Amino acid sequence: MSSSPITIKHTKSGAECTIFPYGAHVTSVKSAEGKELLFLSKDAILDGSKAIRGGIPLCFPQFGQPDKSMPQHGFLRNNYWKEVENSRFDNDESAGISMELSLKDVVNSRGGKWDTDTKLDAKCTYTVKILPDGFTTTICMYNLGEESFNFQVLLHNYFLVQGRMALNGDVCNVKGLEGYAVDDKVSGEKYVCDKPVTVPQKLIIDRVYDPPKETIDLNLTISAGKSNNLSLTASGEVDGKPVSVSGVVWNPHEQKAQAMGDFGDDQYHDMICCEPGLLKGVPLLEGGKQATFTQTIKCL
Ligand code: TA6
Repeated sequence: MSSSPITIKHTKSGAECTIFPYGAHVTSVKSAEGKELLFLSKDAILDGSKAIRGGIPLCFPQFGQPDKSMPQHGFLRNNYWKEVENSRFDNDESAGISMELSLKDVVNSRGGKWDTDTKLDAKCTYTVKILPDGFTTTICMYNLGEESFNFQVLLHNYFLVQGRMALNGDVCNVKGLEGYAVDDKVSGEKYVCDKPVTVPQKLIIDRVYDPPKETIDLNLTISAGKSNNLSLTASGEVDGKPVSVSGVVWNPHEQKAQAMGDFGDDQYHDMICCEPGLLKGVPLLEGGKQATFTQTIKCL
C-alpha cells in the first residue's frame, strides 16, 4: 500500500500536481507560471491517520454527516487508493493520472449501509489532469452490485488566497451563485443569494447553495486574492442523465480555526473552500450503472 505522494509533471508547460494515494488527495497544483492554486494547512497530517486538511478532499457517499454511523464526508478521503496501471499520461495538452478504490479495499470508517456486512458493491475511479493554466478532476462511481444506492458526491476544494486576503471581499469572493437557494449552516437562515459571496469579517461562513430550476452545471468565478482569478465549472451525470450541481462555500474563521488541530490558528486568512457537488435530487445509482462528476479550474 503506497503512501508516498505522487508528483505529476506536465513536461511541455512545467505545470505540476501532487497527489497522495491516501484519499487520492490532491494537495498541490502549480500552474505553468509556478502559481500554487490550492491551500494546504501547515499542520496537515500526512501520515494516513486522518483526512488531509487542504487540497481537494473527496466526499462520497455523502456530504457532511446526516447519518451519525457514517464518517463525516464519507470514506473516500480516509482510505488508500491504488494507481490505475498505465494511467499516467503526459502530452502536449496536459498530464495526469487515475486512481481507483474498490469498496472491498475500504478498510477505514465504514458505517451505515456501507458497513462491512453490506450487500452493496461499488468502485470509484478518480482522474486528475493538469493543464498549463489549471486542472480538471473527475470522479466516476460504479455500482457493481445489484442493489441501487443513493449518494452525494462533492469535491471539497481548498483554494489558496494570495496575500492573506480571504476576509477582504474586494479581492476574495465567489461570483456565479446568484439566484441559488442558500442554506446557511451557521445562522440557519434560508434565502436566495443575490450578490457575490464573501467571507464575513467576524464569522464562519458555511453555506450550501442549491441551483434554481433549469440550472444544471455550475459556473463560478473565484477571486482568490489580488489578480488571482479562477474559473470553476462543474457538471455531473447519473447513468448518462445530467444532474444539477450545488456549491458549498466555507471558511472556518478564527473560531473554528483554533478548534482544528490540523489547521493553523490564523490560516483562515489564507484560504476559501469552494466546493462543487451533487447534493440535491441525485437519482439512485442502480446496479450496473455509473455516475460521473467533473470540475475544471482555470486561471483567468
Ligand atoms: O465545507 C463544508 C463543511 O461541511 C464544513 O461544515 C466543515 O465541517 C468542513 O466541511 C470541513 O469538514 P472536515 O470534516 O474536513 O473538518
